[in-house]
Amino acid sequence: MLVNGKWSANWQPVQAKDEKGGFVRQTSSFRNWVTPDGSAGPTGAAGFKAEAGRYHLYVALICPWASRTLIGRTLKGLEEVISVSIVEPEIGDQGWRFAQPDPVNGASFMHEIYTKADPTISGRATVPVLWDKNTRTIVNNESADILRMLNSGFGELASDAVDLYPETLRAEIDALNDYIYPRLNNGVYRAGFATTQIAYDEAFSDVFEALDRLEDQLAGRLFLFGDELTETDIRAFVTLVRFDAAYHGLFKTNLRRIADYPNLQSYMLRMIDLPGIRATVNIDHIKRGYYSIKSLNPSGIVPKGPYIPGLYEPA
Ligand SMILES: N[C@@H](CCC(=O)N[C@@H](CS)C(=O)NCC(=O)O)C(=O)O
Repeated sequence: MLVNGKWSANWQPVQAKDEKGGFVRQTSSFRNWVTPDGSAGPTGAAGFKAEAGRYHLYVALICPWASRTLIGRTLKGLEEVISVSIVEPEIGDQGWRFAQPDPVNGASFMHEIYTKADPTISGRATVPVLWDKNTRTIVNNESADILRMLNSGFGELASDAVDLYPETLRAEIDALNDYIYPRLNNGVYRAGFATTQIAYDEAFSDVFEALDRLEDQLAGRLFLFGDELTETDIRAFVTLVRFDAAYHGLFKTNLRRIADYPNLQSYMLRMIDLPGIRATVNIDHIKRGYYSIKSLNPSGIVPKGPYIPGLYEPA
């Protein structure tokens, strides 16, 4: 992580924990919003007007949070409006690394993007990051915000074929997001990074309680709220699609696989078949990335399986 703008190697041992040995995720530090006219959004400063070619997204294909934003960009038809850099899947001693210096900032590591935005910053250099090429700073590094601004912040530049946060469903969307984030999206990490049995046990039951609930909710439905795809579907999907390949083994969330849940499995495949979505899912990156987390897998050996029906066949 960064401490006063300097990289301090070996981020994994300093993973934050609570008093019960539970995993604690860092809160995001840049919370500005792109808006159609450049006015301030719900948080942060004004000055980030939607313009084609102005913004750049830094992502990792292993990362579920970053994948939310990549999927949002695709579904809103913003591929030509917002450029993207993808980091290498393995996290090393310097955090996320670019295979080639990134075309926008010439950076070799993700932490350089953070120190360009704030030379004295402290914290983890996480993805996703939405970067402003004009003011040369980070607009926002919280995927939930970025997904929302992709939906409505780019005005005419974005496709209106899908509304990921429709007025009529907002209360239900917020409620289900609040339910699945701690139990499922972050629940798998809480299980994986738990350092006590009790913290693991709690996370494990939360994960499967949430999966059971989603399985029930999807009965007879295309998407979580019916026929309309919303941001909650994206937020659920990014965890489901990583589950059997990474979380079930590495994070020990192994009561059931997604393949054992008929509704969740067919929903996951329905989502992946939406135009452009399969290209955002790279199971090899996902496996190599998660299994490179040294504190959980010191040997670095990446399992060959599993076979995931409709999604992944081992080479
Ligand atoms: N709250 C952030 C979390 C992002 C996050 O934790 N990303 C992980 C990858 S999945 C990361 O970059 N971790 C690097 C680190 O913690 O040093 C969001 O949702 O955007």
